[in-house]
Amino acid sequence: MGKLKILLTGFLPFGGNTINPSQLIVESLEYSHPCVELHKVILPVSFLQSKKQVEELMEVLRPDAVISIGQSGGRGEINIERIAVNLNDAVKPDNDGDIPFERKIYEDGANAYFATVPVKKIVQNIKDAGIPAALSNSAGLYVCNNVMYTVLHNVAARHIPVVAGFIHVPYLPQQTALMDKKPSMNLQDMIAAVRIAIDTVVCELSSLKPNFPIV
Ligand code: PCA
Repeated sequence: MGKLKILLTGFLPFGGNTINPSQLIVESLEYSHPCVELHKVILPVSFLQSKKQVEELMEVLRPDAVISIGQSGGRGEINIERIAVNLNDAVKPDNDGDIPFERKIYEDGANAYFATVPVKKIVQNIKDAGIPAALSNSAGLYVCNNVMYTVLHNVAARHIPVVAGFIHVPYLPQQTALMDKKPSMNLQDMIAAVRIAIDTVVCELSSLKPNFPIV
């Protein structure tokens, strides 16, 4: 049996930020497991380009699991997203200058999809490791929701058993140092949390695929 392909995505900086913690997490995280092949991609903060890139990745890479990460400045803990909705509606432009107004991501798509990763188990496992985490019921209506929805829509449309989910992370301390009372989290804790999410997904996949050896 071939290795499990896990796609891990982060984002480029946006909205006047010079860094995006999600990019640093994806670039820094080393994950070695004899049965797992980790593919890392940094996505543009663009509604249309990120959708196009995700569609291509789902078609060409055909991952068994997708874990996407994005920055959610102002949140104080790691947020595991439960729901993606079929709507792009922005108050700030994306990096291409696009400001969609109540635009559907897919005309024929369901109104919403639930993440197919075990969200509560991931939250619990991260908290058990001493890192603040919470379940979130809204990934917003910006590019992160756009990516989460696009992944889940492609999974649903192709009827493929892909385990997919989205993680929102707080600002890094170097981003909040000059802001007024904004929460932050250090990069090492964020990386540890994402590693726990991947471990939880690998465990889930191994129970779905009986031939998958856990080493
Ligand atoms: N966060 C944005 C888009 C890219 C990112 O890192 C969001 O929450 O939609």
